[in-house]
Amino acid sequence: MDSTMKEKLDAIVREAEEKLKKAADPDALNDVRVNVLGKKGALKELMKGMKSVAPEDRPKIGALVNEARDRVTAQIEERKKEIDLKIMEDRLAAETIDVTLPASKAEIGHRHPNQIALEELERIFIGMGYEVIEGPEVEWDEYNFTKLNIPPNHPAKDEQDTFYINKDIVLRTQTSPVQARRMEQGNLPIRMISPGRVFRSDEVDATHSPSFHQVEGLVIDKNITFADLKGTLDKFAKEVFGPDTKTKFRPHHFPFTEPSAEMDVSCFKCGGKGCRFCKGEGWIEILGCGMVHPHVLEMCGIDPEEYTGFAFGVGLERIALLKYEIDDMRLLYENDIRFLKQF
Ligand code: 2U9
Repeated sequence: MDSTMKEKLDAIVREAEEKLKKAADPDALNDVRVNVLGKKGALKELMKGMKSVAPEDRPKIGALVNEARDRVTAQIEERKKEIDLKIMEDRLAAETIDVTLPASKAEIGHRHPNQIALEELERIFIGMGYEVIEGPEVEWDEYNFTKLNIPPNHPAKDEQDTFYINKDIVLRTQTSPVQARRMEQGNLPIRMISPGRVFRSDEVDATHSPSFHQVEGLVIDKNITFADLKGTLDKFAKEVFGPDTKTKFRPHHFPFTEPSAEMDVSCFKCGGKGCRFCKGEGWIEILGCGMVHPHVLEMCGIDPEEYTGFAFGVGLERIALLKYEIDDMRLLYENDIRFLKQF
């Protein structure tokens, strides 16, 4: 029997066993597999030396090599099980979940300043008994203009200002058509606000956008006067801008109201003395309003001899920009979470 072959074989097995003991991961195991059992591994190399073994000893040596291969293979399998178990135990320890802890909050964004302002406006008017009614953003020309006493040649109808789908259909330029539809349903009195997106063909700048939001209000009942309008909008201003807020009504013109006015509020920064925020005026323009034009009431099926009403319209972005002292409207449309989180 060739003793050098046997010694070499023992050395290979011993070395493999040493390495397997130290192997700590699947890569190290694979190194042993390749280096000992592989095509160019130690056992294959050893077999090349068979030529120098006496022919009668060759079967024995062959058997010993096979035995060594089986042994190393079995040990690799054994060690693999140990390593896999260790990996699993480490993972379980690292990924332990304490099911008794409160769940971490899923961050899904932040309420938009427009939405915060809208919810405040809704709270105020719902508190005064108003309904909130929404309507379509794509509207008949008839409801967007004609029923609101805006004649065919009115500049607001210019293609420069209005997005036309076709000659009869527009993207609404105000939420007033929602009120016109509600008036047509009858069922008086009406106390409603109609919030929603409106469209005007404006260039984007710090104070303009082709799509913005309005909240319009409408009250129709017997004996509604300008005093009701003033009382309601004064209460609204005090709720939004603080109890010391004063209001002022300046005459204005809208086709759908008569008389019409714009309402200013005393500057909530300086209390009316004049500062940078109100550009030294002491007053800030907030909304448009007026008594619903008798012709509008008639066109929507309400008898102007029996009923009167007031209406108002406010830009939601304008309220949000003022309330949160944001100086550029474009920030409201970028939806940068770092911006939104401030409010
Ligand atoms: C009906 C009758 C009358 C709604 C009104 C205004 C005045 C107004 C502007 C505010 C800023 C539009 O967003 S804005 O540019 N709106 O000034 N809106 S009265 O009057 C109506 C509405 C519906 C049937």
